[in-house]
Amino acid sequence: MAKIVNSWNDFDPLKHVIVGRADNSVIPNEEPATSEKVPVDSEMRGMWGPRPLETVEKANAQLDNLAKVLEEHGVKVDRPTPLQWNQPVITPDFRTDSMMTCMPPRDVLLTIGSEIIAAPMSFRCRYWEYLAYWPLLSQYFNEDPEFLWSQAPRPRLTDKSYKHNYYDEKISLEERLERTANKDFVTTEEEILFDAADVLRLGKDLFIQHGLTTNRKAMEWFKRKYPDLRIHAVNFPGDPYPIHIDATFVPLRPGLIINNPHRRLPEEQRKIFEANDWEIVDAAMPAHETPPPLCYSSVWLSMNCLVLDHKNVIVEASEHNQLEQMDKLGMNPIPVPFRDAYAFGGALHCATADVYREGGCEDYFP
Ligand code: ABU
Repeated sequence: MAKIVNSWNDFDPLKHVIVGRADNSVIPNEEPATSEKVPVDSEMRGMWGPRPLETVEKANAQLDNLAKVLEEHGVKVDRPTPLQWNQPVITPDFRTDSMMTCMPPRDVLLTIGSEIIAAPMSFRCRYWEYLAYWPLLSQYFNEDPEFLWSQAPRPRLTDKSYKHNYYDEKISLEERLERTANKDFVTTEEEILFDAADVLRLGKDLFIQHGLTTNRKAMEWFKRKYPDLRIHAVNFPGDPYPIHIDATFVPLRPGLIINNPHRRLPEEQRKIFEANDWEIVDAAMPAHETPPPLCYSSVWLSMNCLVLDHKNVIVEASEHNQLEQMDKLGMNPIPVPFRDAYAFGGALHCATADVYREGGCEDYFP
């Protein structure tokens, strides 16, 4: 029996990864959490239903190509088993009329060492999304005696988990930014809620974004679950829709991290990096002024890259500024077209979940 699951960060040599699939993807109907995710001026407001087949096919072509490029670089690739997402989610506590997708896996699966945790996500439409990964995790469990297959406490997602009418009125960008600065988000502290993509893993340190998808109670859960790790709650003022840390603060190798220049790391945490000789570099400006149609994410998917090891990094092929910056930072950027997949949940980091990276639990901030 072999060791299959191991990953402590986003930059040690990647050997095994899960790449999502776009099949059967749905734009979910509004619910207390997702209405906050869709900007008021977005074309997606009020839209829901299965995504057009042509866009699914294009996204899948780029996801398949990403899998091929990874395999060419010696990385084993697994794929989830999509469900028919166009079905309601019904529990004793709520009903919502559709699910969403199994692209991106990064939101739901969090790998910490030999453990993979299914996240307690706040979107009702994502309640069953983990099921798409269960066949793979079951296989890892059968084959790796050290693999810890975990599920964070399942949230009930009753109405008590959300602040209602939080964005009902058309609020200005300034007001949104003020709410981010005041750490005033749509979820309450009723229960533990987080998306795995809000967690930045750096060995002994977890930097966890408190925002629209992760609450303070999650930080407390991480502290109790991992008493040997240091848990840092981070907020990035300047982000009107703070969802997921991986288009905001992205490590490239030990000692080097790129930071979204519109969402700067606060001074308190900056000191932790600087005291340990880490260089925090402003990420290059995105090449595009707008995200592609029907996309939830911001143009800063430009920096949502997939690091293969301390030298090689996969960057979206049209993001020429980011490609150039990687080169200047001493990385070897590998361009891979991926914009057709953005609308399904994000870019190259979002679309993947670590199974195995070499290396152990280093202390980068002693
Ligand atoms: N899932 C990452 C999206 C972050 C952003 O929209 O900037």
